[in-house]
Amino acid sequence: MKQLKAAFWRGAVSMETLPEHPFPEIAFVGRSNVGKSSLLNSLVLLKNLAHVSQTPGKTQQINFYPIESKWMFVDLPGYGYAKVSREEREKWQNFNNSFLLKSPQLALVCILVDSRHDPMPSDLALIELMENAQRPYVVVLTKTDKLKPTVMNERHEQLKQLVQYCNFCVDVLPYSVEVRRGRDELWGVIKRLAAQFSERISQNTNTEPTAENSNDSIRATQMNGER
Ligand SMILES: Nc1nc2c(ncn2[C@@H]2O[C@H](COP(=O)(O)OP(=O)(O)OP(=O)(O)O)[C@@H](O)[C@H]2O)c(=O)[nH]1
Ligand SMILES: [Mg+2]
Repeated sequence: MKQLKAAFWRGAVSMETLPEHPFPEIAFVGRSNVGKSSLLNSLVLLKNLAHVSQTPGKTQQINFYPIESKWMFVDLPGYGYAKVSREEREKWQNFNNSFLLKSPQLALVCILVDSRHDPMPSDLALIELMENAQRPYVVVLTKTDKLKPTVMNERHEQLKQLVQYCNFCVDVLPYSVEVRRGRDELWGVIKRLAAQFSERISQNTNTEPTAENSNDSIRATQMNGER
C-alpha cells in the first residue's frame, strides 16, 4: 500500500463559494467526532491531510481534497456538536444538506456511523435524505476496533437490516483506522461508484438529460452493485 497523491485544495462556507472542478466527488459525512477526518487520512495513508482532533466540531467548513488527480474527497462539518449555538448548528446542517442534495459532481456519500452506539436520529435523517435525493451512499461503521468481534457483527447486522429496503445504499462496511479494517472494501466502492458516475456523465453529454433518465441510471447503478 502506497501513499496517494493528495492535498488540501479549498474550503467552502456557503453554496456560493463551492469550487468548480471536473472530478467525481466522494463526500464524508456524519456526527461530530465520528472519525471522518481520520478515515479520510487512512484512505490516502497520510497522517495529517485532514485535521484530526480530540475536540469535536473542529471541521468548520466543507473541505475539498483532490486525490491522484482522479477523485475529489469532500470532508463535511460534523452534525450535532453541542458547544456551538443552535443557530450555528442549523446553518452548518443546512449547508451540508444543500451540498448533498445539489452538488452536480457528487458520485458517492460515505455516511459514517459510530459502531459503539445505536444509530442516532441524525444518522437516520442522513440516510433518509440520501434516499429522497436518490443519490448513492455507503454506510461506514467507524471505530470498530473498540468492539469485541461478536458485538461488531451484531452492529453490522443491525445496520444491514436497517437499510435492507433502501434503494440507494450501496453497502454497509465495518471500518477501523486503528487496525486498518475496511479500507480495501471502501476503496472498492469508491472506485466503482466514481467510474459509474463518470460513465453516466459522458452518456448524458450524448443524450439530452431528463429528470427521469438520470434517476433511472442511478437506480441501475444500485441494482447492478454487489451488496
Ligand atoms: N479507536 C479509534 N479511534 C478513532 C478511529 N477513528 C477516529 N478515532 C478518534 O476519534 C476522534 C475524532 O476523530 P476525527 O477524525 O477528528 O473525527 P471527525 O468526525 O472528523 O470530527 P469533527 O471534524 O470534529 O466533526 C479522534 O480522537 C480520533 O483519533 C478509529 O477507527 N478507532
Ligand atoms: Mg473532522
